[in-house]
This record gives sequence, structure tokens and C-alpha cells, in this order.
Amino acid sequence: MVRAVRGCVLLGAALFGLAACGAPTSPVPVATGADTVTITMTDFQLTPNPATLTPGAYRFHAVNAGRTTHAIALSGPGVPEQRTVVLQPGQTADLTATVQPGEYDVYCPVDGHRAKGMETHLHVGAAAATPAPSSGDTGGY
Ligand SMILES: [Cu+2]
Repeated sequence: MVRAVRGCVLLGAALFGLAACGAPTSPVPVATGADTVTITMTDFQLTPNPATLTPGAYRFHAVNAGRTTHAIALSGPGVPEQRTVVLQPGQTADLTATVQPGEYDVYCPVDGHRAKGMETHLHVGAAAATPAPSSGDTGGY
């Protein structure tokens, strides 16, 4: 009988220990899914993939798929502007940044390219799901 009681106490302690270990204190944000964002540069457009991120550290892999020189500038909450070197066609370069919820600007700093359309945004949200746009009245007609 004494043994039975003790066993029960031990089991309870073990369960409590497991429960206490269920929430480890991790200082490193968990990157969910892809930890590399590929930004393809063409004349004159930027295509980030993916364009919607969860908070965390990422490698931004810039690929110049155009026929002229391009580069990438990235800035946003907690990230002072970072730039790659100017890339010749076919060249690539990487930036690393830790993003937090908010909107990040990405553009090509080569003369005039931003105005020609080489500008995009990355959306970082805590929630992964984005609601589908509710189709309302298209208006105007
Ligand atoms: Cu450019």
C-alpha cells in the first residue's frame, strides 16, 4: 500500500515535470517554412518569393535575371536599409535580415529603376493565414 501511494506520487511528479518542460524558453524565433526569400530582378520588375513571411531571420537571395545592372535595397521595421552590390546580368547576391511584423520596402537603387517599377513590398505578419478578399461590388460601371 505504501508502495502504491509512492508510485502514484512519482507518476504525478513525472507528469508535472513533462508539463513544465512543454514550454521551453527559446530565445530564437522559429522560422516557419522557407528561410530563404528569392528576389528575382528583371527589366524592370522585382518578384519576391515568398512575398509574405512570418517573423524571423531570412536570407534574401537576389538574382539578376535582367539584361542590365540591378541591385536590391531592403528596409523596414528594425532593419536599416541594406543593399547588395550592383549585379551584372546573371549575378546573384545575398542579404540577411531578421524581420518582424510589418511591411518592408524592397527596391532597385540603380538610377531610375525604382521609378520604372522595380519596387515591391514584403509583408510580415504574426498570423500565417490571410483572409481571402471579400468580393464586393466592383463599382464604376
Ligand atoms: Cu534595377
